Amino acid sequence: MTEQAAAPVPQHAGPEPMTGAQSLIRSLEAVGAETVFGIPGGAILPAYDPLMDSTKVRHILVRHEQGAGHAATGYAQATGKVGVCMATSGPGATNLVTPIADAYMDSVPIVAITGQVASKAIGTDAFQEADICGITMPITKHNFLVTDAADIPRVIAEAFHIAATGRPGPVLVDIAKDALQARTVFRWPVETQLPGYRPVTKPHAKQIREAAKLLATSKRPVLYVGGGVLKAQATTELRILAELTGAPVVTTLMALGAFPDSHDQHLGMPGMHGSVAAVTALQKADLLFALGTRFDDRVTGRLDTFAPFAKIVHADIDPAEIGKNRAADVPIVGDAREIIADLIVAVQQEQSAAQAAGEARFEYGAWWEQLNAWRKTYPVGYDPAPEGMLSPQQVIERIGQKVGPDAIYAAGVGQHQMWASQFINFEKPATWLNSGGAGTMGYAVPAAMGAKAGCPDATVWAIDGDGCFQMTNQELVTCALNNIPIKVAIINNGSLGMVRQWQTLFYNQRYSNTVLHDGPENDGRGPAAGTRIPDFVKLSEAMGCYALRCERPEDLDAVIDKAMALNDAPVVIDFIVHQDAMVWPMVAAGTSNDEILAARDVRPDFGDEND
Ligand SMILES: Cc1ncc(C[n+]2csc(CCOP(=O)(O)OP(=O)(O)O)c2C)c(N)n1
Repeated sequence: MTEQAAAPVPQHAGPEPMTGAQSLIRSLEAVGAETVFGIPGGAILPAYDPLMDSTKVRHILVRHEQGAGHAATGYAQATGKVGVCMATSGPGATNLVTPIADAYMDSVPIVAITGQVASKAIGTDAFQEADICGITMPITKHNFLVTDAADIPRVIAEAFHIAATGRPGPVLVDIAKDALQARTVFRWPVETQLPGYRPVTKPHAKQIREAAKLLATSKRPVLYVGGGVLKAQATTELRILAELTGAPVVTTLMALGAFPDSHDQHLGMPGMHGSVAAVTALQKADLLFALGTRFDDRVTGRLDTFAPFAKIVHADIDPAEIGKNRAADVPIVGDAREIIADLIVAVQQEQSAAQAAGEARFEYGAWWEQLNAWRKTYPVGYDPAPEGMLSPQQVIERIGQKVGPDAIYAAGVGQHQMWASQFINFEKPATWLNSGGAGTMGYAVPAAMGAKAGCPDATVWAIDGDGCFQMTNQELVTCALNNIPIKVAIINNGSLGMVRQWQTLFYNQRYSNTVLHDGPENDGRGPAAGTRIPDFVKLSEAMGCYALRCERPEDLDAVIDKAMALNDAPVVIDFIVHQDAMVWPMVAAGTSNDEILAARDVRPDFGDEND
């Protein structure tokens, strides 16, 4: 993650007398924060007054602080800059907890600024007091409680620096109301005081050489690429490394777009709903080259059976990740871009040395034969919906085809998220936003809003579930009022689909509390007219959006075209889809990746030549 360039501060600025609140806004301007998502309230109110006069910082008034937090995350993921959200003390601050946890799990750089009760009242159970620093301690990269106005510029500079550098993550700055109201002087630039914080970015040369050697002699390597490669903006280097070595690539849910889906060396996504080829490649590999990834349980399946034949090269900016879940044979700490750049040179040296010695190196021919056979036999696909019904996969696939790889796609959490990851082709970095680590329902609409606010020229689609949409759809009001024309595709199967899928597979089809419409069952058709509560078309229109509905396969293209043509307000499409569609392939939770099912009751036959 690169730190955003601080806006130039006029030389004559010098020390200027002002309030803490004014100093906060000046500090935000100085670090280059352009957009803040938030809601005012008593404790933060002093900051909102000078915010009104800022010509550099745009404040977007959201409808719920959770929306502000996810919007900051979407903004950060789409722009590569630090996202900013703001809330008042107590409930305002605690409403930020979910998006902060979400950003922490996915290593997204955001700064959350909260008002706190006056410093003398802290600890007295004052009105709207919550110990937000205590609450967010385990879910922030760092947090600050500011009680002295003089500290504000330094703390803001440090917060942005910490959020953006090393392994990115959320930082919370909690400022007592009296510190915002006090008189102070604003000085910039400030001296930061972070003696214990020096993330290592430059990898160790010996480890790089070791890694290149392993890659040279490996017979079955896989480049296992995670979100860290996107955060480090290392996708150009990744492609060079992949093409130089000819090794297969898998990109995790957080890394989609880091390597083009259309590239012949791409095996797809590993993990619980990954492609058979990607999952099995990891299982049968003799070398995993893990770049900016953390051996998440959704990728490894049952850990003690994961990639049993593989040596591990693990490169990550965060030393705490290395060896956390799987011991590394070659640990490399550093920035993914610097690591891959150094690896390219080391691989070239290995290749020249091998050529000079007449030795065969980087020979993966037999491996590719095997991989190609798996790819061909078990492509990711889906069964068409029964006659006359819309299949959710088809809707998502068609949106991807018509809208194309330049658009930004944000997903909610559930079946639609997995189908979006499988059936939209991601070709470019920063085009796929989702809640991977936390799996936060309600992420899509506000994240799409944040992405569109940060990239107004991009087309931004939220692919959402009918369950997720009901958690945060009110941010469409924010979009309508602030000229943020996102498009939202609700994949409306009338149920909490992913949970229903687990009930189908593991709970004898007992659908406890997963129906979202006003019943009865509709032959698998999704919710019937008259049972749709809420009616998403009416709801969206009430929120100032264009609203469309699509129920028949023959209308699909025309409805997407219509949505694409409407650009002066947000557009919501209610796609009524087949409710029994399931996400495949699947590795059931807690089982081994070796037990992957390509489809229901379809166990791939891998042979056992490598085992
Ligand atoms: C905040 C939150 N609550 C509960 C869950 C558990 N959960 C995971 S997926 C899911 C269902 C999502 O339903 P919907 O948005 O309709 O998407 P679908 O799976 O039908 O595509 C639920 C309840 C969650 N991930 N997040």
